[in-house]
Amino acid sequence: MENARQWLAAARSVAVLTGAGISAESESPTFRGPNGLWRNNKPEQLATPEAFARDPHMVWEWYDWRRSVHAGKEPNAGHHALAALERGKSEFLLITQNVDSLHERAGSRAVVHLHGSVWRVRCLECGREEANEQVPLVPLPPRCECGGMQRPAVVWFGEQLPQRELQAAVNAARQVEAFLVVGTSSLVYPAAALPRVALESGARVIEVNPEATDLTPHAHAYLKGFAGEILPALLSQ
Ligand code: BJW
Ligand code: ZN
Repeated sequence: MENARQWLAAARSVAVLTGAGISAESESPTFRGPNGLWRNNKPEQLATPEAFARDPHMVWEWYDWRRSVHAGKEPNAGHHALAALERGKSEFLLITQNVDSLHERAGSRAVVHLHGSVWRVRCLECGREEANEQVPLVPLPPRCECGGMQRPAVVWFGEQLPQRELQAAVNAARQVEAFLVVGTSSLVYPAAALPRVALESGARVIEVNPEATDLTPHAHAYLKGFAGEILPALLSQ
């Protein structure tokens, strides 16, 4: 912990990659693991464009439920610690795979969403994307003003990540002095490759997770534990 603390305190530039684990202490279920969102569902049945094409109503019901779960949640001590870290750094980027908006609600400003947001929808006909925070959604599936059916503006398996966001994330991974990885299983690409890019570019890489991942043997520091407990201790000056 002490080394990691010093690296983060001394670094002029820092990037952070977060996954579902940072929202776990806000009582949001993660994807994988014993109580994961996919325990009773196969990801390829829900989080793919093919699944949506086959049965948009079923996929929308899952997202409508996810939105209702996210709607009542508050950012936790981990989100707040990262927002405070940003305020103390001249170069900072928070890269999240999460589709909730808990980082922004905690006060983080420089945030890139690699996998989109459950609070945005996109028209399948005209491509227009808009914010939609209605819970529950009526009608389901929701409709664009052009009459076309809308889909969640998230990134499913087999779909490309938004290119501008991905490029910003890769650039940050190449440039920063310290790269912090919090609450991700490091299984889903290309996000899982970002810590490797940072390692190859000479950054100190620090991982926070109660479970070891494929990244753990390569990280300069592995802090085993919950983000809401580790991050406030790690980032207090
Ligand atoms: C705590 C904690 C606490 C718990 N504190 N921690 C290379 C090899 C093989 C396959 C591929 C490859 N490259 C690409 C692929 C295919 C695929 C992929 O990666 N598959 C793998 C599963 C093998 N990738 C893609 O398809 C991506 N697209 C792509 O590559 O496009 C290429 C392309 C090019 C040209 C044309 C077309 C395409 C897209 C990936 C999209 C992922 N989407 C999802 C769903 C988003 C929408 C939604 O929310 O419904 O994103 S999948 C899901 O996984 C979600 C997450 O963001 C993502 C990552 O999960 P995350 O966040 O890591 O969560 P968990 O649950 O896995 O882990 C939680 C962790 O927290 C655990 O480690 C816990 O221990 C920990 N934890 N409590 C701290 N308190
Ligand atoms: Zn439209």
